Amino acid sequence: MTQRFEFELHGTDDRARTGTIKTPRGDIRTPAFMPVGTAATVKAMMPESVRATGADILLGNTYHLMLRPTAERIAKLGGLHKFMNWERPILTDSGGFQVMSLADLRKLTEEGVTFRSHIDGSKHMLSPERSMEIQRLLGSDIVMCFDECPALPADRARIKESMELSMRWAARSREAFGDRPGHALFGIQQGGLEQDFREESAEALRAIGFEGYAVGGLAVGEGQEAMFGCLDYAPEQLPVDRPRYLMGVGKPDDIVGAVERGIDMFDCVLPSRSGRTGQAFTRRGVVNIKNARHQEDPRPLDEACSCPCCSNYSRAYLHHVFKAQEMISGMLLTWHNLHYYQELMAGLHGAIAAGDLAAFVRGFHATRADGDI
Ligand code: PRF
Ligand code: ZN
Repeated sequence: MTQRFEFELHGTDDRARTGTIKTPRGDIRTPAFMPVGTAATVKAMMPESVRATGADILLGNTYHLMLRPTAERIAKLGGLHKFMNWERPILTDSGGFQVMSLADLRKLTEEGVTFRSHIDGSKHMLSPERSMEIQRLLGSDIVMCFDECPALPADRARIKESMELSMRWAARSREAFGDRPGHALFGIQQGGLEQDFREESAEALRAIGFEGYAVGGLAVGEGQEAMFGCLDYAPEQLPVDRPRYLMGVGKPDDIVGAVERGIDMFDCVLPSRSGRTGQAFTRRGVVNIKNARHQEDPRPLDEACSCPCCSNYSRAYLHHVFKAQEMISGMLLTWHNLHYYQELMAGLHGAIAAGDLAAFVRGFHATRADGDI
């Protein structure tokens, strides 16, 4: 096993890519979907089950873990991998984005951000230096730069100011990260939907130099068409020989469109969160298991799915345990959803390798209904 962090590009089909990220904790096949394990758990799943769905890497959150149980406590107990019983790679987000959406009484300065915990109101500070320290204490394999992401729509002046601050923070993140063989630091491109700011941001990041590059600041209210418009140029502004990660995306059709446009990595709470609210993703579209028309349906969620949920349980059973608020409801639907997402990634991977992505994408759209099925 490699002791270094490397990205091997295996094949391309038009703008889409397939490859392998090599790390000392194992390989990550790309395009990759990272299940979200915010609080040192992928909710409702045992780590071995998450692996069984096909995941090569998980995402963890600086913001949540610094508040509870704290990064220092996790470090003392041997790091996040050991703490949560996941020995494969972990990518951690840097905290700024979660502060802006979850914390109270936020105050942003050149230095960083101060805020109050959404859990107990206690006061905290995050800066590029403190975020790098926390992600090191956690033992994260892929560390994200500390950045700031404005909600869209925002005016050009605000987007420019925020992007420039994020680029100064990217340089401070690189400096504070230091030299850590086997671990990677990813830069995060910002710039909203403004092509010239995206280019400036990409240029600033390329000048600093990172092991990988994220497209940040999308999926923040702009809609799929606008997001794809940005992805028609943003990935190509980033180095071709490094992984590209679209943060916080998305629905299955968002992922398919982003892979077509040259993105290699994704994370999203959607498959796990929807699993707990009774929504299942299938080849034919979204199934709302709480709907009364499932109450006597003996069929599985998806006949073509080989996951434990679809192999062993009927829609009628899933409807019943959801209505009865039984814990197995979230467990089965989360397992199915994560399995569905990983199968989608494997399908994309295979199609790109075979030079057949256009046909795969046509098939993906042809079998789907828009509303509930
Ligand atoms: N920056 C960081 N985390 C993020 C985002 C970002 O822009 C997004 C945007 N979709 C999700 N998560 N650091
Ligand atoms: Zn299934």
